[in-house]
Amino acid sequence: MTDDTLYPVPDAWARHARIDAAKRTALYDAAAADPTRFWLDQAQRLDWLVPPTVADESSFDEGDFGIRWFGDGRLNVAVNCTDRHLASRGGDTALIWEPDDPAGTPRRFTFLELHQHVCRFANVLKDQGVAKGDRVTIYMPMIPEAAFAVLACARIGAIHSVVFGGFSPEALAGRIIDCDSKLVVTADIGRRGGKTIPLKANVDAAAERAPSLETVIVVRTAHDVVPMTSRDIWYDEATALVSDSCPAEPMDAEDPLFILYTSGSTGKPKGVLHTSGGYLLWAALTHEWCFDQRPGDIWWCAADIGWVTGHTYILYGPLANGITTVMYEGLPNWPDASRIWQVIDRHKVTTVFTAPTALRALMKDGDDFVNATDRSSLRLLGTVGEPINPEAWRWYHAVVGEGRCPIIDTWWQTETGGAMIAPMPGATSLKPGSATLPLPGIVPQLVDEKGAVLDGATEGNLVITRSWPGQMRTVWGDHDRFFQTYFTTYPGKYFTGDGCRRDADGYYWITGRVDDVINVSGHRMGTAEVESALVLHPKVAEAAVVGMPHDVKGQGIYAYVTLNAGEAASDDLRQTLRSWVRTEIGPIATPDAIQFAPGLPKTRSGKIMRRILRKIAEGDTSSLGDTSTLADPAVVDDLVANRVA
Ligand code: 6R9
Repeated sequence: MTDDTLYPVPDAWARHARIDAAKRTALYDAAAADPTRFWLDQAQRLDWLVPPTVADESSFDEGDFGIRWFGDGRLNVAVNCTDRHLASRGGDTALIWEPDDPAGTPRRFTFLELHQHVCRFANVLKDQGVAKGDRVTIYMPMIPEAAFAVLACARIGAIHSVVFGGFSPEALAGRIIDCDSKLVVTADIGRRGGKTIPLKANVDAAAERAPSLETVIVVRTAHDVVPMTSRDIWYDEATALVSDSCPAEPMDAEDPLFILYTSGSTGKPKGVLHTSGGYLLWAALTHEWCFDQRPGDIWWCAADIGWVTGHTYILYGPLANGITTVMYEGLPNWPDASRIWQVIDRHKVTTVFTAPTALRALMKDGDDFVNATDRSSLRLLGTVGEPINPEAWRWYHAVVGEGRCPIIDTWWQTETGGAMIAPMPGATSLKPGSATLPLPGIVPQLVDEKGAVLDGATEGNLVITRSWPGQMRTVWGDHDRFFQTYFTTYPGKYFTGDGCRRDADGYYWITGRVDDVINVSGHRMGTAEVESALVLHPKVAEAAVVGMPHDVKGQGIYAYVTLNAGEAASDDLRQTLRSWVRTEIGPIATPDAIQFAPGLPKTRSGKIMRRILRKIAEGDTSSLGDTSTLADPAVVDDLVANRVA
C-alpha cells in the first residue's frame, strides 16, 4: 500500500523557492529556541492597529485551560485582505470567478473592486442592524458575493457562520439556532454541475424551525423571481443605496472571526470558533510556507467555502498575502472530466489545490481528458482532506503535473485553522501518500492508547503538544465540550482524532480517524449524526453507522438498521431511508449501503461493538476478534450472513 520512493525537490524549486532546506532549518531552530520571539516576528507579516507584545498564552491543562494568542494586539482581518494591498497593487486581480456553465462569463475583481464590494456588503449588513459580535449565517453558492459577505462580516466584526450550500433546511436550521443568528445571507438558487439548488426555498423551510431568524438577504443570480417574504431583502436593491466605503471595526486579536460547524464523534455538529489575529496569521503563513505563492501567481483552491479549506485557502490565506485567488462555482468533472484542467488553462492557474476523492474520480475516467488540455501554467499541485493513496498521488504527479510539479499534501483540520503537517516545495523531498513533516512551530507526538509517548519509527495516535496561532479557541456556546473533546483523552495534549505512522525518516503518514468520524469524499461525517437521522424515521428502532472502503469517496457510509417490531425490510424501505437521510442532513450523508439487522452486537452493558460492525462492513469477516463479551454472540452470524455487498 505505501510507497517509500523519495521524490527530491526539483532543481528549479530548490533554486527559486523562498524557503530552501537551509531556511527551513533556520525556521525550525528559531521556533524551538525562542518561541515568543519567533511568533512575534512572524506576526509582523500582518498589518496591526496595535502590534502584539505577547504571543502564546495558552494552556492545555484543566486548571488554567484556554487558548490565547497575541492577546494585546489589535487589527481588522478584512483590512489585511484588501485595504493594505490598495496602495501597492490595488489594480491587480484579487478574485477570478469561474461559473458552473463553461459557456458563461468569468468575473474578475481587482483588490480595489473587491474592497468596494466588501464595503458595500458591510454597509448593507449595518443597515440591517448587524453589529460587532452578531452572528451572520452565510448559505451561499460559490459566487463572488459569498466572498464579499464573508469579508464584510470580518470588516464590521460580525461573526460569520458559513453553512455549506449542500446542507438540508434541517441542518441549516440547526446551525442557525445553535449560534442564534438573526440574519442569513443566501442566493435565489445555486448552480452545480448543470443542476440548480433551491437555496432560498431551503432558507424559507429552515426559517420555520428557526424563529430567531429575522432577516434574509437574497443575492439574485437568475431571472426567475423566487417568492419573497417580509423577512427577505434583495441584495441588488439594498446595495444600490449604500456607499462603497465603510470604516473597519478595530478588533482585538482574540475577538471571534467565525464559527464553522464540523462533525465530531458524538452529538450534534460542533461550532468550531476561530478568532482574528492568530487564525489570520496561520492562514497567511501556511499559505506561503506550503505554496510559496507570489504576486503574479494564479492560485486555485477548488474547495467550497462551506468547508474550512475554503475559508483558509480560497479567502483568508491568499487574500492576506495579496495573491490572486480563483473561485469556481461548479464541479471538477462537469460537463466532463476535462473541466478542471480547462479551467486551469483558461485562467493560467499556477497552483491547484484539491481533494484526493476528486482525483480518484478523474483518474477513473482516463488520461485522455487530462492530455486534451495544456496545463503548462501549473507549477505546483496540492491535496487536502483525506489520506491520498499512492496511486492517485503518482497519477496527479505524472499525468496532471507531467512530473514537474511537487505535490503538497497538507494534513490539517477545521480545528487547526490551517496546514500542520505538510511539505515546503523548495525544501521537502516527497513520498507519495505522506503529508511529510510538521511545519515550523508545530510539535506533534505519537502516543499509544494509554498515552505513552512513542519514539522513532512507530504508529500511534496523533497529538499536538503545544498551541499554535491557528488553533480553535472554543466550541461555540460550550467551552466545556471543547476541553472534554480534545484535551481529556491525553491530558495536557490536543488529541487530533487521527491515527498516524512515522517512518524512519520522520515522515508522517496519516492512517485515518480513530474515532467515530468517517471521511466521505474528504467531508467529515459523524456516524452519530447519520444514526440520529435514521432513528428519526418512524419505522426505525435502532441504527449503527460505520465507514466502509470506497474506491472514489475514500470511505462510504454503511448503516445497520433495526426496524420496529412488525415492520418488514424491503428494497423500497432501503431507498426511503436513503432519501430520508438526504433530506435530514444533505446528499453527502446518504448511506451507500443499508443492512437490515434484527439485532446489533452489544456488550452486556449495552454498548454497540463498532469494531465488529466495521469489520463486517469492510468485508473482513475472518478476524472478528473476541466476541465473547457480547450479550448475544449469535447476532454476529446473522450480520455476516446478510452483509450488503
Ligand atoms: C482540512 C480538513 C479533518 C480530517 C483530519 C483527517 C483528514 C485532512 C488530510 C487528512 C490525511 C491529509 N485529513 N487532510 N488525512 N491526509 N492531507 O479536511 O478539515 O474537514 O475538519 O477534516 O480530515 O482525518 O482529522 P476537516
